[in-house]
Amino acid sequence: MQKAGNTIEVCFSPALFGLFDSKDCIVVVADVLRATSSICVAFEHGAGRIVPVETTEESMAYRNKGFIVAAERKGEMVPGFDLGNSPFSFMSRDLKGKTIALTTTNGTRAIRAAAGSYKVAIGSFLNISALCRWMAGEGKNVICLCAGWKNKFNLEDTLFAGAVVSYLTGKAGFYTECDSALAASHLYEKAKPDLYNFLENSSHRKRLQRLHIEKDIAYCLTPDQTSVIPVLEGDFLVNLNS
Ligand code: 3SL
Repeated sequence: MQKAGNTIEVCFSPALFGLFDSKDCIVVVADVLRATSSICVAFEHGAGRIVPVETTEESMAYRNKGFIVAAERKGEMVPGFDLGNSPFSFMSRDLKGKTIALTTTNGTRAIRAAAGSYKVAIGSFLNISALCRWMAGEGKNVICLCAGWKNKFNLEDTLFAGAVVSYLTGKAGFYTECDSALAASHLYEKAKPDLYNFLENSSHRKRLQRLHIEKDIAYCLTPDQTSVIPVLEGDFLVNLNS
């Protein structure tokens, strides 16, 4: 007998995404450190549209069209661009109604990889409750796509995916028969009293620590700082809640 309710699955890496049938699903892309968090911050601060692109050349080409251009590589702003990928840099600039072209090592690639799904939404701890409430009302199956690091598993995106699984199966009548969703949810339940310390030995926390940007890490792990719901419309991310 088929179960009632929508399903939630978790994909641990963009390299595995082809194994999932996403045509009729909402795909939540998560790169919580830091691309999808920064995208949420940009919309919270009034950005009109964001075009996520794969390469620095593509991002720079948008400057001629009047876009703000943003690029991160190795955790740092690429020289010559207006912005990097720190959530705080998106707070410190007037973004009202502006259009931004953004490229990051993993996050913007994962967003592009998900295009072609029923809907692509941007997830982070910063917008997690608003996002989950919206998904709970959509009547669609959900796949969380973890951006990871260069196609490898990472802990922070998995914790976010686990938080979404816990929310949707706990409060919204979703169910899962996906082992990666169960694993993510177990990890999240163990980590949730102190996400920051749980990530102490994780690879990306160490990478960002070397750049002395612990405050970015702490902020990106703080739930519910915004109710924006960025979704992909054609090539552009827009805020569904604007
Ligand atoms: O991988 C990405 O897309 C970035 O979010 C990495 S970083 O946090 O900017 O280093």
